[in-house]
Amino acid sequence: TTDVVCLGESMVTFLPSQPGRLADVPSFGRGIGGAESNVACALAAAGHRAAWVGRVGADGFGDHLVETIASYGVDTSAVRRDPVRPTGIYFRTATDRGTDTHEVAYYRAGSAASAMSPANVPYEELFAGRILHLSGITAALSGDCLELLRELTAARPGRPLVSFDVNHRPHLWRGGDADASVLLELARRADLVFVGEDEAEEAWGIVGAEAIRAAVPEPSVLVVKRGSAGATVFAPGLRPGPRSSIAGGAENADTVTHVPALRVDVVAAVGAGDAFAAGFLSATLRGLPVRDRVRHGHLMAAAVLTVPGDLTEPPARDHADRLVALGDEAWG
Ligand code: KDG
Repeated sequence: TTDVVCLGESMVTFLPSQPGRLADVPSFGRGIGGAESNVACALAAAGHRAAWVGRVGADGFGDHLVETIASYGVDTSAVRRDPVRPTGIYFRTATDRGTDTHEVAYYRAGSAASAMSPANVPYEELFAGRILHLSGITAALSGDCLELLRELTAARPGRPLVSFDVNHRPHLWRGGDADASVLLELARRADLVFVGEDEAEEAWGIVGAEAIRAAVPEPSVLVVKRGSAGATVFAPGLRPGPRSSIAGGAENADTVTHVPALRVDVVAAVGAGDAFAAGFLSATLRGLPVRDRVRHGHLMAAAVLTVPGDLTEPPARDHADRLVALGDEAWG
Protein backbone atom coordinates (compact mmCIF):
# COMPACT_ATOMS: atom_id res chain seq x y z
CA THR A 1 0.00 0.00 0.00
CA THR A 2 0.90 3.63 -0.42
CA ASP A 3 2.17 5.42 2.67
CA VAL A 4 1.20 8.96 1.80
CA VAL A 5 -1.00 10.41 -0.94
CA CYS A 6 -0.50 14.14 -1.54
CA LEU A 7 -3.04 16.26 -3.42
CA GLY A 8 -2.43 19.75 -4.74
CA GLU A 9 -1.41 22.01 -7.58
CA SER A 10 2.12 21.74 -8.89
CA MET A 11 3.63 24.33 -11.15
CA VAL A 12 6.65 24.85 -13.30
CA THR A 13 8.75 27.36 -11.36
CA PHE A 14 11.05 29.96 -12.85
CA LEU A 15 14.01 30.84 -10.66
CA PRO A 16 15.91 34.07 -11.39
CA SER A 17 19.42 34.06 -12.81
CA GLN A 18 20.35 36.85 -10.38
CA PRO A 19 18.96 38.60 -7.30
CA GLY A 20 16.97 41.80 -7.60
CA ARG A 21 13.57 43.08 -8.61
CA LEU A 22 11.43 40.90 -10.85
CA ALA A 23 11.40 43.81 -13.27
CA ASP A 24 15.18 43.54 -13.67
CA VAL A 25 15.78 39.79 -13.84
CA PRO A 26 17.16 39.00 -17.31
CA SER A 27 16.50 35.26 -17.40
CA PHE A 28 15.09 32.38 -15.40
CA GLY A 29 15.95 28.74 -14.90
CA ARG A 30 13.23 26.13 -14.82
CA GLY A 31 12.38 24.14 -11.71
CA ILE A 32 9.27 22.59 -10.29
CA GLY A 33 7.17 23.69 -7.35
CA GLY A 34 4.00 22.79 -5.57
CA ALA A 35 3.88 22.32 -1.84
CA GLU A 36 2.19 18.94 -1.82
CA SER A 37 4.25 17.37 -4.62
CA ASN A 38 7.33 18.67 -2.80
CA VAL A 39 6.22 16.62 0.21
CA ALA A 40 5.64 13.58 -2.00
CA CYS A 41 9.07 13.91 -3.66
CA ALA A 42 10.85 14.26 -0.32
CA LEU A 43 8.99 11.26 1.12
CA ALA A 44 9.82 9.13 -1.90
CA ALA A 45 13.46 10.23 -1.73
CA ALA A 46 13.42 9.16 1.93
CA GLY A 47 12.29 5.67 0.96
CA HIS A 48 8.50 5.86 1.41
CA ARG A 49 5.77 4.96 -1.04
CA ALA A 50 4.32 8.33 -1.98
CA ALA A 51 1.79 9.35 -4.58
CA TRP A 52 0.88 12.76 -5.92
CA VAL A 53 -2.60 13.46 -7.25
CA GLY A 54 -3.14 16.67 -9.19
CA ARG A 55 -4.41 18.10 -12.42
CA VAL A 56 -2.17 19.53 -15.12
CA GLY A 57 -2.72 20.82 -18.63
CA ALA A 58 -2.33 18.72 -21.76
CA ASP A 59 0.83 20.70 -22.47
CA GLY A 60 4.60 20.47 -22.25
CA PHE A 61 4.73 21.96 -18.76
CA GLY A 62 2.27 19.32 -17.60
CA ASP A 63 4.51 16.62 -19.12
CA HIS A 64 7.53 18.15 -17.42
CA LEU A 65 5.85 18.17 -14.01
CA VAL A 66 4.61 14.62 -14.21
CA GLU A 67 7.93 13.31 -15.54
CA THR A 68 10.02 15.18 -12.96
CA ILE A 69 7.84 14.24 -10.00
CA ALA A 70 7.80 10.61 -11.18
CA SER A 71 11.60 10.71 -11.44
CA TYR A 72 11.73 11.12 -7.65
CA GLY A 73 9.94 7.79 -7.36
CA VAL A 74 6.51 9.30 -6.75
CA ASP A 75 3.47 7.47 -8.13
CA THR A 76 1.83 9.92 -10.55
CA SER A 77 -0.61 7.47 -12.13
CA ALA A 78 -3.69 9.25 -10.75
CA VAL A 79 -2.76 12.70 -12.11
CA ARG A 80 -5.47 14.01 -14.43
CA ARG A 81 -4.89 16.03 -17.60
CA ASP A 82 -7.21 18.92 -18.39
CA PRO A 83 -7.82 19.12 -22.14
CA VAL A 84 -8.33 22.89 -22.15
CA ARG A 85 -6.86 24.62 -19.12
CA PRO A 86 -3.08 25.16 -18.92
CA THR A 87 -0.56 24.03 -16.33
CA GLY A 88 0.10 26.80 -13.80
CA ILE A 89 3.52 28.43 -13.68
CA TYR A 90 5.18 30.96 -11.44
CA PHE A 91 8.20 33.22 -11.30
CA ARG A 92 10.02 34.43 -8.28
CA THR A 93 12.92 36.63 -7.31
CA ALA A 94 15.88 36.01 -5.05
CA THR A 95 17.57 38.37 -2.65
CA ASP A 96 21.28 38.51 -1.88
CA ARG A 97 20.82 37.37 1.68
CA GLY A 98 18.08 34.94 0.90
CA THR A 99 16.00 35.85 3.92
CA ASP A 100 14.16 38.94 2.69
CA THR A 101 10.76 38.78 1.11
CA HIS A 102 10.67 37.47 -2.40
CA GLU A 103 8.46 38.71 -5.15
CA VAL A 104 6.24 35.98 -6.48
CA ALA A 105 4.31 36.22 -9.74
CA TYR A 106 1.78 33.45 -10.19
CA TYR A 107 0.26 32.56 -13.54
CA ARG A 108 -2.24 30.03 -12.25
CA ALA A 109 -5.67 31.66 -12.29
CA GLY A 110 -7.85 29.34 -14.39
CA SER A 111 -5.16 26.64 -14.35
CA ALA A 112 -5.90 22.96 -14.82
CA ALA A 113 -5.46 22.40 -11.08
CA SER A 114 -7.92 25.14 -10.17
CA ALA A 115 -10.57 23.03 -11.92
CA MET A 116 -10.15 20.17 -9.43
CA SER A 117 -13.47 19.52 -7.76
CA PRO A 118 -15.31 16.85 -5.79
CA ALA A 119 -16.68 15.66 -9.15
CA ASN A 120 -13.41 14.98 -10.95
CA VAL A 121 -10.84 13.59 -8.53
CA PRO A 122 -10.07 9.88 -8.13
CA TYR A 123 -11.35 9.16 -4.60
CA GLU A 124 -10.18 5.58 -4.60
CA GLU A 125 -6.59 6.65 -5.18
CA LEU A 126 -6.86 9.56 -2.75
CA PHE A 127 -8.01 7.28 0.05
CA ALA A 128 -5.58 4.49 -0.78
CA GLY A 129 -2.71 5.61 1.48
CA ARG A 130 -2.18 5.50 5.22
CA ILE A 131 -2.05 9.29 5.23
CA LEU A 132 -3.66 11.86 2.91
CA HIS A 133 -1.63 15.08 2.87
CA LEU A 134 -3.38 18.31 1.90
CA SER A 135 -2.64 22.00 2.19
CA GLY A 136 -4.40 25.32 2.47
CA ILE A 137 -3.02 26.40 -0.92
CA THR A 138 -5.65 24.23 -2.60
CA ALA A 139 -8.41 25.99 -0.66
CA ALA A 140 -7.41 29.29 -2.26
CA LEU A 141 -7.40 28.10 -5.87
CA SER A 142 -11.14 28.13 -6.56
CA GLY A 143 -14.53 27.51 -4.99
CA ASP A 144 -14.46 23.98 -6.40
CA CYS A 145 -11.06 23.33 -4.86
CA LEU A 146 -12.28 24.58 -1.50
CA GLU A 147 -15.29 22.26 -1.75
CA LEU A 148 -12.92 19.43 -2.56
CA LEU A 149 -10.90 20.06 0.59
CA ARG A 150 -14.10 20.13 2.62
CA GLU A 151 -15.06 16.76 1.11
CA LEU A 152 -11.68 15.22 1.73
CA THR A 153 -11.46 16.40 5.33
CA ALA A 154 -15.01 15.35 6.22
CA ALA A 155 -15.17 12.51 8.71
CA ARG A 156 -16.25 9.33 6.95
CA PRO A 157 -15.54 5.63 7.26
CA GLY A 158 -12.37 4.57 5.51
CA ARG A 159 -10.90 8.04 5.40
CA PRO A 160 -7.16 7.85 5.94
CA LEU A 161 -5.50 10.09 8.48
CA VAL A 162 -5.56 13.59 7.10
CA SER A 163 -2.42 15.69 7.36
CA PHE A 164 -2.98 19.39 6.66
CA ASP A 165 -0.34 22.05 6.19
CA VAL A 166 -2.01 25.45 6.55
CA ASN A 167 0.35 27.02 3.96
CA HIS A 168 -1.19 30.48 4.00
CA ARG A 169 -0.26 32.25 0.74
CA PRO A 170 -1.54 35.82 1.09
CA HIS A 171 -1.30 36.54 -2.68
CA LEU A 172 -3.72 33.76 -3.45
CA TRP A 173 -6.44 34.99 -1.13
CA ARG A 174 -6.63 38.47 -2.63
CA GLY A 175 -9.78 39.09 -4.56
CA GLY A 176 -11.22 35.60 -4.05
CA ASP A 177 -14.67 34.78 -2.73
CA ALA A 178 -13.42 33.10 0.42
CA ASP A 179 -10.90 34.36 2.93
CA ALA A 180 -8.14 32.65 4.86
CA SER A 181 -10.38 32.04 7.88
CA VAL A 182 -11.60 28.89 6.08
CA LEU A 183 -8.13 27.49 6.73
CA LEU A 184 -9.04 27.36 10.41
CA GLU A 185 -12.17 25.34 9.65
CA LEU A 186 -10.13 22.92 7.53
CA ALA A 187 -7.38 22.63 10.12
CA ARG A 188 -9.96 21.65 12.72
CA ARG A 189 -11.11 18.76 10.53
CA ALA A 190 -7.63 17.26 10.06
CA ASP A 191 -5.82 14.72 12.22
CA LEU A 192 -2.36 16.25 11.95
CA VAL A 193 -1.83 19.97 11.34
CA PHE A 194 1.29 21.95 10.49
CA VAL A 195 1.12 25.71 10.90
CA GLY A 196 3.69 28.46 11.19
CA GLU A 197 3.30 30.78 14.17
CA ASP A 198 3.70 33.69 11.74
CA GLU A 199 1.03 32.42 9.35
CA ALA A 200 -1.47 31.83 12.16
CA GLU A 201 -1.04 35.46 13.11
CA GLU A 202 -1.22 36.65 9.51
CA ALA A 203 -4.19 34.50 8.48
CA TRP A 204 -6.21 34.35 11.70
CA GLY A 205 -4.81 37.02 14.02
CA ILE A 206 -3.97 34.31 16.54
CA VAL A 207 -0.73 34.90 18.41
CA GLY A 208 1.39 32.20 20.02
CA ALA A 209 1.47 28.42 20.07
CA GLU A 210 -0.87 27.98 23.06
CA ALA A 211 -3.49 30.23 21.50
CA ILE A 212 -3.24 28.31 18.23
CA ARG A 213 -3.82 25.06 20.10
CA ALA A 214 -6.84 26.59 21.79
CA ALA A 215 -8.24 27.57 18.38
CA VAL A 216 -7.45 24.20 16.79
CA PRO A 217 -8.09 21.71 19.57
CA GLU A 218 -9.40 18.82 17.48
CA PRO A 219 -6.46 17.48 15.48
CA SER A 220 -4.67 14.92 17.57
CA VAL A 221 -1.32 16.32 16.62
CA LEU A 222 -0.67 20.03 16.08
CA VAL A 223 2.77 21.16 14.99
CA VAL A 224 3.44 24.87 15.41
CA LYS A 225 6.53 25.91 13.48
CA ARG A 226 8.44 28.82 14.92
CA GLY A 227 11.14 29.40 12.29
CA SER A 228 14.66 29.39 13.65
CA ALA A 229 13.24 28.98 17.18
CA GLY A 230 12.14 25.45 16.30
CA ALA A 231 8.75 23.82 16.57
CA THR A 232 6.25 22.98 19.29
CA VAL A 233 4.12 19.85 19.06
CA PHE A 234 0.86 19.39 20.92
CA ALA A 235 -0.20 15.75 21.03
CA PRO A 236 -2.32 13.67 23.33
CA GLY A 237 -0.21 10.86 24.84
CA LEU A 238 1.54 9.37 21.83
CA ARG A 239 1.57 5.60 21.64
CA PRO A 240 3.91 3.51 19.48
CA GLY A 241 2.86 2.28 16.04
CA PRO A 242 2.30 4.58 13.09
CA ARG A 243 -1.46 4.72 12.94
CA SER A 244 -2.26 4.86 16.61
CA SER A 245 0.62 7.20 17.23
CA ILE A 246 -0.72 9.74 14.76
CA ALA A 247 -4.23 9.40 16.06
CA GLY A 248 -3.02 9.50 19.64
CA GLY A 249 -5.30 8.76 22.54
CA ALA A 250 -8.09 11.25 22.97
CA GLU A 251 -8.40 10.26 26.61
CA ASN A 252 -5.00 11.77 27.41
CA ALA A 253 -4.21 15.41 27.94
CA ASP A 254 -1.81 17.08 25.50
CA THR A 255 1.85 16.63 25.89
CA VAL A 256 3.76 19.67 24.64
CA THR A 257 7.19 19.19 23.11
CA HIS A 258 9.47 22.04 22.03
CA VAL A 259 12.26 21.05 19.66
CA PRO A 260 14.91 23.60 18.61
CA ALA A 261 15.79 23.88 14.92
CA LEU A 262 19.21 23.64 13.34
CA ARG A 263 21.01 26.86 12.55
CA VAL A 264 21.65 27.19 8.84
CA ASP A 265 22.64 29.92 6.41
CA VAL A 266 19.40 30.35 4.52
CA VAL A 267 19.67 30.59 0.74
CA ALA A 268 15.91 30.44 0.10
CA ALA A 269 13.13 29.55 2.51
CA VAL A 270 10.83 28.25 -0.19
CA GLY A 271 10.09 24.55 0.15
CA ALA A 272 11.41 24.34 3.71
CA GLY A 273 7.96 23.90 5.22
CA ASP A 274 7.24 21.07 2.81
CA ALA A 275 10.53 19.39 3.65
CA PHE A 276 9.73 19.76 7.34
CA ALA A 277 6.34 18.12 6.84
CA ALA A 278 7.96 15.29 4.87
CA GLY A 279 10.54 14.65 7.59
CA PHE A 280 7.88 14.70 10.28
CA LEU A 281 5.59 12.39 8.29
CA SER A 282 8.45 10.03 7.48
CA ALA A 283 9.36 9.67 11.15
CA THR A 284 5.69 9.34 12.05
CA LEU A 285 5.29 6.46 9.59
CA ARG A 286 8.28 4.85 11.24
CA GLY A 287 6.67 5.22 14.68
CA LEU A 288 9.49 7.38 16.08
CA PRO A 289 9.02 9.45 19.23
CA VAL A 290 7.67 12.96 18.80
CA ARG A 291 10.98 14.71 19.45
CA ASP A 292 12.61 12.69 16.69
CA ARG A 293 9.74 13.38 14.29
CA VAL A 294 10.44 17.06 14.69
CA ARG A 295 14.18 16.60 14.39
CA HIS A 296 13.70 14.70 11.14
CA GLY A 297 11.53 17.59 10.00
CA HIS A 298 14.19 20.12 10.93
CA LEU A 299 16.90 18.10 9.16
CA MET A 300 14.98 17.87 5.90
CA ALA A 301 14.09 21.56 6.15
CA ALA A 302 17.74 22.49 6.77
CA ALA A 303 18.77 20.70 3.57
CA VAL A 304 16.21 22.62 1.48
CA LEU A 305 16.96 25.96 3.17
CA THR A 306 20.49 25.83 1.79
CA VAL A 307 19.49 25.51 -1.90
CA PRO A 308 17.67 28.05 -4.12
CA GLY A 309 14.93 25.67 -5.31
CA ASP A 310 12.08 23.82 -3.61
CA LEU A 311 13.69 20.40 -3.53
CA THR A 312 16.95 18.72 -2.69
CA GLU A 313 18.11 15.20 -2.00
CA PRO A 314 17.41 14.51 1.71
CA PRO A 315 20.14 13.00 3.88
CA ALA A 316 20.18 9.19 3.70
CA ARG A 317 18.04 7.57 6.39
CA ASP A 318 20.86 6.11 8.49
CA HIS A 319 22.74 9.38 8.29
CA ALA A 320 19.62 11.32 9.33
CA ASP A 321 19.02 8.87 12.19
CA ARG A 322 22.55 9.43 13.48
CA LEU A 323 22.13 13.21 13.38
CA VAL A 324 18.74 13.00 15.10
CA ALA A 325 20.26 10.85 17.85
CA LEU A 326 22.86 13.51 18.76
CA GLY A 327 22.51 14.96 22.24
CA ASP A 328 20.65 18.13 23.13
CA GLU A 329 23.89 20.12 23.10
CA ALA A 330 24.16 19.51 19.33
CA TRP A 331 20.54 20.52 18.82
CA GLY A 332 20.66 23.71 20.86
O1 KDG B 1 5.92 25.49 -0.36
C1 KDG B 1 6.49 25.83 -1.59
C2 KDG B 1 5.41 26.33 -2.46
O2 KDG B 1 4.91 27.51 -1.96
C3 KDG B 1 5.85 26.56 -3.84
O3 KDG B 1 6.35 25.40 -4.43
C4 KDG B 1 4.77 27.12 -4.71
O4 KDG B 1 3.00 25.63 -4.26
C5 KDG B 1 3.40 26.76 -4.31
C6 KDG B 1 2.51 27.85 -3.95
O5 KDG B 1 1.36 27.73 -4.25
O6 KDG B 1 2.95 28.81 -3.34
